[in-house]
Amino acid sequence: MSYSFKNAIIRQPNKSIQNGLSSRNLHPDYEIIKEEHHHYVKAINEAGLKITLLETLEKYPDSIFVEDPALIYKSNVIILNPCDPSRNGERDIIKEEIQHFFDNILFVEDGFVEGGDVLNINNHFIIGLSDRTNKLGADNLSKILKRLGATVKICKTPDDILHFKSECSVLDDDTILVSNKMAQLDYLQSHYHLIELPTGEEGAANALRINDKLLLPDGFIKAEEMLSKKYNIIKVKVDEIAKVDAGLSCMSLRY
Ligand code: CIR
Repeated sequence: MSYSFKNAIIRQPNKSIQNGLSSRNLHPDYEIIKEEHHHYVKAINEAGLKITLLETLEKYPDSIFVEDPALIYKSNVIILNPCDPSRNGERDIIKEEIQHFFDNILFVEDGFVEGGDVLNINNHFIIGLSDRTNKLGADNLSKILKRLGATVKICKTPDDILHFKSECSVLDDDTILVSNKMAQLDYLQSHYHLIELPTGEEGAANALRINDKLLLPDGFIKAEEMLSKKYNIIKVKVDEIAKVDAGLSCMSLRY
């Protein structure tokens, strides 16, 4: 199952997050980030996961977004290659911190690829080309994943969306929650059951299905109404974290 997990790796927030990359040039408040992060950790715990908390990394402003430099599949960890120079060094550090949890460590060395552009749905990976993930990186990751027994499709992340998963997330093995823009992608339309969020609620599309729970960004009334009929929702506030273009999925690695 795409959403059955036992463990999560999460990094404690750093003060320098105030200088994280932000498309709107915003600077989040560290104290509020800490509060949101605390609730996030609680929610992941409530979903049943055992959490490994990594040390704060002040040198890398965006380092709490552990999903971008690494990808976990089966008992393998794949060290990815973040594109932005301010983030690239995260890969060497996270490698040292987490490799001992896994049987195998693999690397994408050539080309750029960030975990936010990689959606795993039932042993099938969709990699979105974006400003952060290029064809060479996607092809190299694809080769690794295929060797490990997965299937892969490379798509294009729509313009103006940072990462493929910024506006979509797995709900079930054949169901994806999507924003309007993501709903236009032919590949998603023709292969999956899509639940499309109303305009103005794009921010809710980066939800996080974990076991029998669905973590949903707080403040999206229509999304909550639509999804609470079928899913067991835990609302998590991410307004401050959203100032640096981030959401629920990027703050943990689940396995
Ligand atoms: C960045 O631009 O890299 C960070 N400010 C946000 C990364 C969010 N990552 C993700 O959605 N996977």
